[in-house]
Amino acid sequence: MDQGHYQAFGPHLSARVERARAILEDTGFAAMVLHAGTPFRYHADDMDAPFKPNPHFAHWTPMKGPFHLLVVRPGKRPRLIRVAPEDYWYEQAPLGSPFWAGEFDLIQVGDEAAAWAEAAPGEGFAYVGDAPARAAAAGVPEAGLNPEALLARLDWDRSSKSAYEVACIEEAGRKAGLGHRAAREAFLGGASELEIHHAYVQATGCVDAELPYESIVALNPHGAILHYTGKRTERDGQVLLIDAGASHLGYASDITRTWAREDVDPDFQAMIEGMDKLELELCEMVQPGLPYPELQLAAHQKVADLLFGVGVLRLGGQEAVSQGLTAPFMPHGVGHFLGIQTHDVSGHQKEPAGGRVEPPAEHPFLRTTRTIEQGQVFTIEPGCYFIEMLLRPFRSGEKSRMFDWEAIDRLAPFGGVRVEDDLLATSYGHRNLTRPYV
Ligand SMILES: [Mn+2]
Repeated sequence: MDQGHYQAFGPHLSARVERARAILEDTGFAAMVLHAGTPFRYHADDMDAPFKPNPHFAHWTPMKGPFHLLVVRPGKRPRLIRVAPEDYWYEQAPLGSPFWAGEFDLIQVGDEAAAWAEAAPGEGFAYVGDAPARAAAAGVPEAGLNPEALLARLDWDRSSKSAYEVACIEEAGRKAGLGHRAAREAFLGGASELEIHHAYVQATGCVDAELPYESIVALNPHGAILHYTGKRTERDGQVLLIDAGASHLGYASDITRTWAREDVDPDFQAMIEGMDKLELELCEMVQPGLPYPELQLAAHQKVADLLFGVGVLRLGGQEAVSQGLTAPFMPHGVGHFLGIQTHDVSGHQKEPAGGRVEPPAEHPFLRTTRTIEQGQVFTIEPGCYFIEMLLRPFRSGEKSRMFDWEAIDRLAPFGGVRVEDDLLATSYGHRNLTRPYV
C-alpha cells in the first residue's frame, strides 16, 4: 500500500474525534468507551470462535485482538488501552510502531482488569461493546450501556467512508482480485472446489480466518445454493460461481464472478455474458440522489430481458417483473453496504437519529433502502439461478406457460450466475473499486 494511504489515517481519525464530539454532545454523554470485545467461546468447549473486533472499535483503529479499550473524551486525545498479556499458548505479537499509533495516547496493560482500571469510567460515560455487565461493574451508569441513540448516530456515520476507509476497501479488493484470478485458472484446469479454494487463499495471502466471510466456491448446480460453503471434491466443473473477498486493516471486499468452460451450454454462456453486461449497466446508474431500491427494480427488469433473450421466459421487461416471473430467479437483494462488516450497518436506517425504512414487500431481502450519497460504499450483485423449490410453484397453473420448462431443465445443472462489484459513490457519480482487479 502506498504512503498516501497511511497519511490518510490522520484525517480519518480527526474526523472520528470531531464527529464523536458532536455525537456525545447531542446524546448527552461526557465520554465513551469503545470495547474491542470478548472472544466468543463455543458452548461446553474450551475453544473460541475466530475473533472479530467490535466494528465501532475497528472504526477507530485497526489494532487486532480482544479486550482493548478506547476512551473518547472531547478535548482530549483518544486514549487507547491495549491489553497485551504474557502468554505462551497463542502468539502475542508485539505492537511495533504501526502507522496509526501516533494518533493516540496509547498505553499497554497485562490484562482486562488493568485495562478497566485505566479507563476508569464514571458519571456521564457511555459504553459500546459486548460486555455491558463488565462495563457496569467498572462504573458505567446503566443509561450509558450501549445507548440506542448513540449507537444510531455511530451507525449512520459509518455509512459515509473516509478516504482512508476507501483505500482500505480498495486494497482488500486488489487482494481478492489476485485470488479470483488464481481461482479461475484452477477451475479451468479442472480443479475441485476445495482446490479452487486453496488457490484463492494462497493468492490472497490470507488464511481462512482472515477472510471477511466464508468463501462460496460452487461448481455447477451448487451455484444455485446462495450461501453454498461445502467445498466438495467433485472436479471438472463446467461453471464456477465464486463469491469471495479479502480483508485489509479490518475492511472487507466482496466480489463474485461466474466463469464457464467452453463446453458449457451456449444458452448458459449467454446468461453469463448477459449478467456481466447488465451488472455493469446497473453500476453505471450509481450516482448521488438515486434511491438504492431503484437498482433492485432495474435489476429485475434487466434479468427479465436476459431470461427472455435466452428463451427461459416467454415474456420480458416490466410486464414479466409485474407478473412476478423474475422473483424465483433472483430471490435476493441487489446489494448491500460494505465496510468493516461485509453487510455493513445502517442500510435500512431512516435518519442519523435512527428509525427504519423497510424494503418493498416484493423485495424483502433488499439490504439497503437508503438514498445514494457521496462516500457510501456498497455492492452491486445481480444474479439469476435455477432453484427448484422456488420454480416448483410455477410448474403448474396459470403462469406455467410463461416459462420454457425444457430450457430450464436443460440449464439447471449449471446452477446460477452472479456478478458482484464494490462501488464508491462520488460527487460525480461512482467509482468501481473492484473491476480494475478482476
Ligand atoms: Mn455481497
